[in-house]
Amino acid sequence: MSALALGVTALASAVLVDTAPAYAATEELRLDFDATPTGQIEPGPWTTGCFADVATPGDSGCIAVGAPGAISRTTRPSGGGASPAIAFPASGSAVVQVPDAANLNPGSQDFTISTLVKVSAGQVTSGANLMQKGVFADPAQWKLQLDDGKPGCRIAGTGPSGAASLLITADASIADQGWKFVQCKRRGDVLSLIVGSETVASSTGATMTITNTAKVNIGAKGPGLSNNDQFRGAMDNALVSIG
Ligand SMILES: [Ca+2]
Repeated sequence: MSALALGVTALASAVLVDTAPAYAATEELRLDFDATPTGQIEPGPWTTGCFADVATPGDSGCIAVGAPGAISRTTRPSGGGASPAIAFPASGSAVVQVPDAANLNPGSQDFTISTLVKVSAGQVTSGANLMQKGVFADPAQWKLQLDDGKPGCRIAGTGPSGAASLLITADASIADQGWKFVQCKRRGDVLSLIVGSETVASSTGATMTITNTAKVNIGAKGPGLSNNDQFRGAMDNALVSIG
């Protein structure tokens, strides 16, 4: 294919992404954090209990902590009212874990990860993981992070030429800006990062198969207390869709 034809193809793909409802995505995970974790009472803080997965009935995201970590109740403005949300701890560790399942592995398909977060400057850390399946060292991973308050998206897997990975990061921190929508999406060979309503970073090279046996960890790498990349802000609506 000529460079010109390649350019036209890329342009056509870009237009398709922006304008056409061409992607019939299936929501595989939606934690809205509205209900009280199983076996717990409001308003917490909680060190155990599970949030129902609204998208896949029967699945759930369960709290796991390292003392003195806990998940606390907070709220987020929503329409004229408020939606229940969760806050991660100022010290110790806390995550919400969803067991490994085939429908949470995109494989070679398009996929989208998103959540709503609020972080203050005082809560910003150099490593803060929002949602991930797999860790950096694993052969396959998807991850939405907030290192230094800057949204970022990393994928790793098996590409056309073997092991492949891609990291895209926003230039600006979202600290002290209230609730922000952050989204990572793969459409064909393009990985994009959306903050609010704007695409703040994108890259080609996203063609790879992403499949692993890890749990989905929300809010940190896991419940461990060291090198945990603990997010210390507030969160609502953790979503994964595929297709
Ligand atoms: Ca909610």
